[in-house]
Amino acid sequence: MKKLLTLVLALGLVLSMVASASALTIAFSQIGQESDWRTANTDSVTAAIEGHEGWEFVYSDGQQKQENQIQALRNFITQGVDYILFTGVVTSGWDEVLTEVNEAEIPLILLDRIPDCADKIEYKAAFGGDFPLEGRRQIQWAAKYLESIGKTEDVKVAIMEGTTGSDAQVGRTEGNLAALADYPWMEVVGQQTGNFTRAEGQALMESWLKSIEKIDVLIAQNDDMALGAIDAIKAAGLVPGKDIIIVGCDSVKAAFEAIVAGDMNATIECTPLYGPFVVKAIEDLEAGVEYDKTVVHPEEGVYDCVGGIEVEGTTSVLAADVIDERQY
Ligand code: GYE
Repeated sequence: MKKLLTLVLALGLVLSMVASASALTIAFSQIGQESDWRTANTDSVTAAIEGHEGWEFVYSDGQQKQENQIQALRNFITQGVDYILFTGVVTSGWDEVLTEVNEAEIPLILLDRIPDCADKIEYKAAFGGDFPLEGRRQIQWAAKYLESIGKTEDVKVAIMEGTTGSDAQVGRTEGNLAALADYPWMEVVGQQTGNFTRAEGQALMESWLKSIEKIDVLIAQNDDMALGAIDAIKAAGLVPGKDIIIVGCDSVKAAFEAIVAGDMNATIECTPLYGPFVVKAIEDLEAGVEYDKTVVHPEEGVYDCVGGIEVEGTTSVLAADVIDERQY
């Protein structure tokens, strides 16, 4: 009897050690909920962490304000969380607070938008899109598509940018402008922010249609703005996808639907599904596997109304063929 009791007690001790070894509190400072991409991103990370045994998830929505995010990070430090996941609304101004995170020795994982102080701070892993590549692909797709329909003269392009100063806006704009240098027959006639939201995309397109004489191509740095712009184009009596060629970015399901409906022409993929990446990284880090500071870019495609268009590193896929498999 005594032996059995000792055994039961020992087993209980082992079990509680295992449980405490894997019990982690993982906090996420997210930027807000401006787009379908962002919703899918929050859902992916939340489901992955909450679905993991023994892990507790602490979430903070920054509502697009840097000061809210700084406050959230300081709260995470005070709470003594075990990991911090961080996406910064803009690229600059994080040096101080991220140094505080480092000083508190809380492992930091950078997601999606990488801060410009990344080379000066410590972080354990980083996952994000290749924004300059996405920007180049947007222009390359538009140029190749126009070439395929024989429209290579005097093409006017409007670039609807994302949230000013965000990594995605900075990188995609850099990519858009770099690729445009290869197509001198494309001229930029509008370049302004639509803040990555449907409402601002619609409002900006309305104002452009009143103030700019001719727009042949809309490059929208995310699909939500493209979808807002489509409403404005229809309201102005024009035909989106024909009178104005529309190239978005993200590849959200609503963009696939717009492409299949003929309202939109292409979307460059940028995956928000970082949940599994984060879980793997934390499990690895817990097991002593280290990552280097390279930002891991998931592999991404291009989806469109025709299929078979060659852009840098990939060939477009007909959206209608894969719409049913879309996860976000
Ligand atoms: O493209 C946009 C979202 O940072 C990659 O943010 C992300 C961007 C995405 O609002 O839809």
